[in-house]
Amino acid sequence: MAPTNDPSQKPPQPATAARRVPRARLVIAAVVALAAALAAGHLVAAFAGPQASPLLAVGNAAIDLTPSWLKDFAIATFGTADKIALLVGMGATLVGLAVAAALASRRSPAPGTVLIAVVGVVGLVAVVTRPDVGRLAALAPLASLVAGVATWLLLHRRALPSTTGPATGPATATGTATGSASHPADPEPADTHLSTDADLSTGTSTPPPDTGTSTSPPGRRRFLVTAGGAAAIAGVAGLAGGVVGGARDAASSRASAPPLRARRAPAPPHDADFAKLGTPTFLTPNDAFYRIDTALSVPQVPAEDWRLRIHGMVDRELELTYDDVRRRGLIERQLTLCCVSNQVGGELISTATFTGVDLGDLLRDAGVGAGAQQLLSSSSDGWTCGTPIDVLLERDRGAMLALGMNGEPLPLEHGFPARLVVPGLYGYVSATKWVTDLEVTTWNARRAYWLDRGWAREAPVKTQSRIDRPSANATMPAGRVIAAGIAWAQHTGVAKVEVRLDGGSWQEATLSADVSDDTWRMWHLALDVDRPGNHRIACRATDKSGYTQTSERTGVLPDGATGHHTITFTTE
Ligand SMILES: Nc1nc2c(c(=O)[nH]1)N[C@H]1C(S)=C(S)[C@@H](COP(=O)(O)O)O[C@H]1N2
Ligand SMILES: [Mo]
Repeated sequence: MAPTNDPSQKPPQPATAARRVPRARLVIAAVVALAAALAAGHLVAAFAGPQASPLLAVGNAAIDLTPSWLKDFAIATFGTADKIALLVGMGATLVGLAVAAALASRRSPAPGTVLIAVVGVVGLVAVVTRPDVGRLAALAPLASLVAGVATWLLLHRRALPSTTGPATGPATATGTATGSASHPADPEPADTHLSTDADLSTGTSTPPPDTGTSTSPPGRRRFLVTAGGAAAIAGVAGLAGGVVGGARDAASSRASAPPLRARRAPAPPHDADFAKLGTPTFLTPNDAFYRIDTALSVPQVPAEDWRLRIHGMVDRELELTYDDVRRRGLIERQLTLCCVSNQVGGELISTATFTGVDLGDLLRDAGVGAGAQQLLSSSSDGWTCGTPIDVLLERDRGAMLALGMNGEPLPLEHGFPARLVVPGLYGYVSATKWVTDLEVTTWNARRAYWLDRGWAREAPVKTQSRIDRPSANATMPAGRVIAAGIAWAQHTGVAKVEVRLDGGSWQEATLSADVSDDTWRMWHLALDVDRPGNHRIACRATDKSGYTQTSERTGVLPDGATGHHTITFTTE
């Protein structure tokens, strides 16, 4: 076979063109460099604290900076999966940016380097401005930056095609003049160049037999080996970060937490729900309990490290450990928690048995000063919540500092090691998870997280009801149709639920056992739906204060949605 690097077999081409990196290699280099950056940051963050992870810090900062309407949309659209949606979106954005910058880097790595530097600085700023990171946290984004740039520059250099086609002739000579001074190999004769390439890669000067393009297989192989190696190192570093981080996280602390011995709440009676008719169970299993918070990665607070500080307008500051709280004598209370972002008919409502101590008693122990208006509670990750202090001090309110949920230590996602729960108030003004600080203060002195984002200062739960059966747009035989659902009016209690079919008269539904005013009630009603076709049912609750749910539809902002839940279904 004739040597394919014979100049006579190829049209002359400018050397500059030959020194362009093939697009496929650029994309590989970019993706591997991105993986290396993320893995390095993840590994260092495992030592510096999980909140130091640049990816998570950027995500958390994005959450804090996101306008309320967009957050609202995300919660409405993705519900509890909103964080996964954000991470997937961020990953796609990073890959997109990396690929775009890579494709702009065919001759020089500079565009890619600039992108890594810019993204790296964004990550650095995001990390150092997190409220819950230590001094070493900046090392994680710096490690990302260094690993990203180094991998990119290495792979870009390796990706450059190693041969340039004909090395003699006028075109090449011309190209040499405009070519990059940093690539002195360009003007060399092709065979010399090949041997140089081979020296670098395999240590042999024998040209491979199938050299048919300007990118020789040794060059391609060398690039792929380097890229594969870098990807493997990134994978190992990422896994190591997971292992190291996992060893320090709160899961093991939770697993080894002592059992929470409490005066038990009575088990709910068997007629506390109509689960067979399609309502939720009275108690929501922990893994089915709705989750809403701004924390992209679940805050990791080992119980042994946890402290709760109670300070501000108090007679005596308190600082409690986990054992201090346990020793106060634990109680259990069943209560229904719901989110202000719950749309009419929404899913952001659940019920659990919480184990803990009375929050009012705790505040009385600290001694609330005259003129105090709000309890500003903060979580380990810097989220804040303002609760009216007079509500918390009501003797029969039942507000709690909770350590347990449904007989277990709080799940990490629900606030381990400790959180607040207050019957009758939406979560954002009452239910601080991973709580570490309670400051007794005034409304003017401190503004909580969601207040600054347009939500109301005071947010008692609105009396509401929901239809669970039939499910929306269901089809069923005409005749008897069982409707069933839930109603809630925490701390007031549900007195009545009514249902109406096709705009007819309101019919009273059967209610489940009245477990407490702080928990939801289930309802069911048999309807005669004889006419085949489309039908509509609506429900409304009346609470024990005599208030009947308004039909007026309002959105969730600023203090919770109103309106009758209405669904349509078809009989045939
Ligand atoms: N630390 C922290 N606590 C928080 C929040 C948060 O974002 N961060 N969100 C609150 C909101 S809006 C609600 S509705 C409840 C939800 O509690 P859950 O996730 O246990 O259901 O937690 C509250 N506690
Ligand atoms: Mo919420």
